[in-house]
Amino acid sequence: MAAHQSSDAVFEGADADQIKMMEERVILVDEDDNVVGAASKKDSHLMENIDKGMLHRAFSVFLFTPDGRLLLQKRSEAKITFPGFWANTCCSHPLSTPLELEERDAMGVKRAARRKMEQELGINPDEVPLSSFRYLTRIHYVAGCGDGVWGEHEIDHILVCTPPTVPVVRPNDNEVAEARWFTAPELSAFVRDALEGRSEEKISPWFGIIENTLLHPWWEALARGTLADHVDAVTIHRA
Ligand code: DMA
Ligand code: MN
Repeated sequence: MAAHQSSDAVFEGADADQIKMMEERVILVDEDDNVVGAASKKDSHLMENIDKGMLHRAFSVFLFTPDGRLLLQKRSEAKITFPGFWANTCCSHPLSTPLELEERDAMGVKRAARRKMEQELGINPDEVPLSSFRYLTRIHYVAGCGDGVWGEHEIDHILVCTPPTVPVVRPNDNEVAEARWFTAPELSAFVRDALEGRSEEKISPWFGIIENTLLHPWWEALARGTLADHVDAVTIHRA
């Protein structure tokens, strides 16, 4: 953990690179996912603002190999929100820029996904072309980190990524403690063991919600070649 110059008490003891990224401008939305403004990543993740209703746009990528394995990441201890928790392949926020605000064909979140898969996992964007992403649905959820300071309140745009070949993964250790491939039965056992206290692993709230509800039906549909039937541009699931 590097020392930080700021006197800001909420960043006491935090990682310098992660503090810097708290300046990013994320997209603020209303409960129907209409854009209403922008805010810093810091302000949008403070429970103080979330408790007043501040809500932002996020994305979650689920990257599957051609033989049906899913890539998960364990968040690094340097992350300010949910350090050390397991989550889907890559999660982050589209930024409040014209390219990442674009809603046609979910272009904004797909661009943001390729940007962050490179930054977090070292995946070359050429290995995950825009055509390898499919937008599925949106999930609105709120969750505190358990520290009383930080949390999430997001409308999370779900993207499934199915590149033609298995991409080379080189995790950035400031972001990712571990990257691991799972089959569906392996993941079910891993999550159950974690949630029922048979392992020390922690599961992030958004990934826990998705794993328990929508993920396995999508996984089965992917194997059958019917994932397109699960695309839902209208619904915002409320968790
Ligand atoms: C935020 O992810 C998005 C979701 C869906 C939780 P994150 O905390 O990993 O964002 P970042 O990588 O930008 O810190
Ligand atoms: Mn967020």
